[in-house]
Amino acid sequence: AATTAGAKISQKIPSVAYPLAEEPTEIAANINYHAQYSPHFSPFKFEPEQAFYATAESVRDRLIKQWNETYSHYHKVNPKQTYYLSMEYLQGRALTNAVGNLDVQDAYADALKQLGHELENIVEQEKDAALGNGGLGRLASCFLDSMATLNLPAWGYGLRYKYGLFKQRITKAGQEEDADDWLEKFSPWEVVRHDAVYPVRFFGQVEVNPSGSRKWIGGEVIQAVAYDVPIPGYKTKNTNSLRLWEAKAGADDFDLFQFNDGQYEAAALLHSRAQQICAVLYPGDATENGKLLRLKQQFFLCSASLQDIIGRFKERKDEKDEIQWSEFPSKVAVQLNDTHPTLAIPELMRLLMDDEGLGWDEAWNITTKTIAYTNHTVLPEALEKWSQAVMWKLLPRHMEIIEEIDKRFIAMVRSARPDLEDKVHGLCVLDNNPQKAVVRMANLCVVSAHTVNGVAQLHSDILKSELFADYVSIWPAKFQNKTNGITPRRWLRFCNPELSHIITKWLKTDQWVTNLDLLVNLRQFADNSELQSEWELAKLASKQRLAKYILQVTGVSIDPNTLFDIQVKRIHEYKRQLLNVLGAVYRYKKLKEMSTEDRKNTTPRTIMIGGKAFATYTNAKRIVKLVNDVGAVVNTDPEVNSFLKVVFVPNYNVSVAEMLIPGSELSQHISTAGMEASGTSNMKFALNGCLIIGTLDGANVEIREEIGVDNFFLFGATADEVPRLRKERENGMFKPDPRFEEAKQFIRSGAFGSYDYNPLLESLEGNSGYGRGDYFLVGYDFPSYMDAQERVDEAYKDRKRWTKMSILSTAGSGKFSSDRTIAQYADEIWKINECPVPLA
Ligand code: RUG
Repeated sequence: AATTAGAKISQKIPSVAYPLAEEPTEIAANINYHAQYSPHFSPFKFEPEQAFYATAESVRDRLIKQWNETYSHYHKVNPKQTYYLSMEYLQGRALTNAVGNLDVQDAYADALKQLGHELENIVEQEKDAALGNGGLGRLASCFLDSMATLNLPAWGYGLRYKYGLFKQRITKAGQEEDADDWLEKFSPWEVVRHDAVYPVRFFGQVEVNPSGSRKWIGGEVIQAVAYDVPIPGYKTKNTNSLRLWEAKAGADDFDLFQFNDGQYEAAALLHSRAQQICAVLYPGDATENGKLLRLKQQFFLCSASLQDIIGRFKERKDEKDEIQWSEFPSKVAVQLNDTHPTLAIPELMRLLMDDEGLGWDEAWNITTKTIAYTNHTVLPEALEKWSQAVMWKLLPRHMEIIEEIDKRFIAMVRSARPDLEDKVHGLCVLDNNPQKAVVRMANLCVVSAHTVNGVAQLHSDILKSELFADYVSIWPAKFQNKTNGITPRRWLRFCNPELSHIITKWLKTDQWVTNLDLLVNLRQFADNSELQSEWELAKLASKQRLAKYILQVTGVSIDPNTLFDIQVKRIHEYKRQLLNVLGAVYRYKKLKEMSTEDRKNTTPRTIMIGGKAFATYTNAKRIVKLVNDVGAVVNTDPEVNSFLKVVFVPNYNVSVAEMLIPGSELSQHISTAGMEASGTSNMKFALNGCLIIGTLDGANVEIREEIGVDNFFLFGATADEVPRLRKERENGMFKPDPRFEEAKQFIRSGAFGSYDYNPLLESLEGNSGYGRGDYFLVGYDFPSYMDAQERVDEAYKDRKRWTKMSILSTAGSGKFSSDRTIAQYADEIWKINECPVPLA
């Protein structure tokens, strides 16, 4: 384990300060220095790729300086710290963010010019760090940015996957997946810490000592090695860490004898097992092996992180002091990002009891005061349940602990709340159904965490009234809401510099970048024609840039004078991209039927849809194929293609989002009400002056409240109507709208090719069943969706009104800064304070 024993860097002999270049000429010299003396390529080459790595290394010097100062400061002050445990981070690219947060963007741009390069081209050389699937991972990354910007002493912990989220390729067959080898060359941002290495055990057995104490022994032991990524705050010295664990076999785990005997694979068995752990983000879990690997990943993250956290706690005690374990919760807050790191609960119990010698009650008291849990979904299939048999095999000591937690919880309920007797079966952690006995991870989290929060008001209300209702009656104070947010740095200041400059000009301050509530002051200018024309010009410039990008990646030419309508997110039936496509199909059919004169009175649109479908999610992949097939026909139909285009944007990721969002005018957030916990891209679009068409779901509800109901195109059933509508459907009482039937029929007619879309369309038909019987109510919401789209078309014709609505969208987005969200977590859950690194 990491230790601080031994000599520290001498305080008496000052280290020579690395001179950080300030002037562009010095910066250029520094970039040159890195190109020559930190070589990764043949000498004397300085193409954009080499320039990127040298620039990143130059920027990294600055980050490291601030980073070390931050660590020392936290070490000295020893404040309570937050540890954010997440299996996913969607960091995207780091260079623009780093020079922006360090406030050296212009100097680096000038320096690169002197070297014959443009910063905006150089940043595009960087590969996205896509260590996450979607909203949950991107939220974690926004949170890290806000924690650093708010000077909060906090760490992110995750896994250093070798392959991030797959790259999506669109072929005639639809979506195909390629591995994303983001570390193919190397990441210039990470720093390996050879002194932060911890053993993580799997399998084995529990040994009972004569004293009654228990110890987990045997099995296989893999080493977790820390790779740290600096997280700079915006215009502050505080630079926090994202610590990503890499799995390695130990030095002794190579059997030279076996190797020399020709048994090469056997000789390096543990090496290959270790490599598997962090090989891919979300290994396919259709097989037992896949499930076991995912569970190993989760435990690996939890165990390494907690050993590190405990090590830091022990290290920061006063030299002469005894360790005061009761102090642990006043120094450590652990946030579980969904149930994925739930194993932190039994692992903390195990480390405290078996390694540190604490009794159950003391360990439980510490664990429950330390751990908080965020729920991000109510979808049953996303609420994790692990087979008890697999858990006993992989983590026998943890299963003992989980059994004990459950036993004590049940006893507590029976004594304190006998009225809940018939609910106990649903509330307890272990589901002992002999057919498939499982551990219910969400239940374990709720039983053990001091706070449980949802991610938007509606979602938190649903958690309280439905999913966790009985727990609420036991612990009413445990449940909170923390509406998600996004970082205004990446999602406005850096991705949309044109609009940012206009905002700064009209607000006469750039303080909005860290105090997003100031945007509300734009409201007074919403009718001002000078602002409106500047606003429109900025939007047009972003649309032109986007059109260029779309042409480059799809070959489809789109017209920046049409309404840019975008839906980008993971492809899922509940997110209802199918509703969007059916709407597009209906629009296309009507345009075909219209006279040339009538067509001219319509609002020309470019519909862009992007997102990745999980590789084994058949219906989601069919939707991707359908969008592409519809696009292929519509975009080449000379009669209508100046009034409608349908484009599938391939390989949607953070960088693509940074390009799309500034150029958007309408975006679709159209999930079945009650199913999208929050959504965060809705916030990014609104912040960039894009209008939303959406249902009353997730954060849409709050966005609509903030920007004004007149500036939001609302449609669809509400969450409380959904159960009744599904029942009515099951009872055969649903009568579909003729427009809905017409759109489906048009697809069935073969208008978009010969692919068999029947299975997909049948999921919208029949009367019942998940994935059949229109569980997601596409048919029910279709007419009100089409009506809302008509209101959009009308509104867009009045450009002054549209621009005003756009300004009001930005003006009303202040609440959705992740700075606000994180300040609330800090005050109301973590109880941590800011710890700014002194500027001098
Ligand atoms: O689906 C949710 C989004 O609604 C939400 O905005 C995001 C962040 O809170 O988390 C998403 N999510 C939920 N991603 N994975 C899950 C379930 O593991």
